[in-house]
Amino acid sequence: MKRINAIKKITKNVKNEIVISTTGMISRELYAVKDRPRNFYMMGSMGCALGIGLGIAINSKHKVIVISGDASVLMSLGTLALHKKLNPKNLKHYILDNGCHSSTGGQPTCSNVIDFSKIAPNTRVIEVSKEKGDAPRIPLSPKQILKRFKHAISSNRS
Ligand SMILES: Cc1ncc(C[n+]2csc(CCOP(=O)(O)OP(=O)(O)O)c2C)c(N)n1
Ligand SMILES: [Mg+2]
Repeated sequence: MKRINAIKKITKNVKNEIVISTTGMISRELYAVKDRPRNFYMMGSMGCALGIGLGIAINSKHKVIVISGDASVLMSLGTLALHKKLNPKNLKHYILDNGCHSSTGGQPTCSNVIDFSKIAPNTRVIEVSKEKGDAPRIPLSPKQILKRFKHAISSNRS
């Protein structure tokens, strides 16, 4: 499956959920598929999406969806153990696994030796193709993304 189609499936029925997406083309494609203020695009800092999602999930009643890539999860593998320990029922983690750093040239990862879904709860690994995709840059600054996200999650609007 193409990564963008996996993102379409994941977000098809989202209403009030918070969606945190990892760095690179995954965030760009989420923006292209379904931009909304309740999306937080973690531009720049790879490996942090799950940690942010966990922080929100354990400190609120929001339903949280985290969309990671295989390389980004491998970068912060310890966060999966923390996810298992905290086990918030209001967090669902999707890992889009293409066995590489597709956003930056396709450098291979070692995701094939790990079953992420066995480490942490509520974790679904979706195999996606290696192609980089062509979604354009997100035309928002990190400050703008953060400002509208904070505003959206402090109100009931979706
Ligand atoms: C700490 C850090 N290292 C490297 C990068 C550059 N970078 C951005 S996205 C990316 C690859 C992400 O790979 P993955 O999470 O598997 O997603 P994919 O692009 O394969 O969908 C890299 C290396 C970065 N932004 N931050
Ligand atoms: Mg990848």
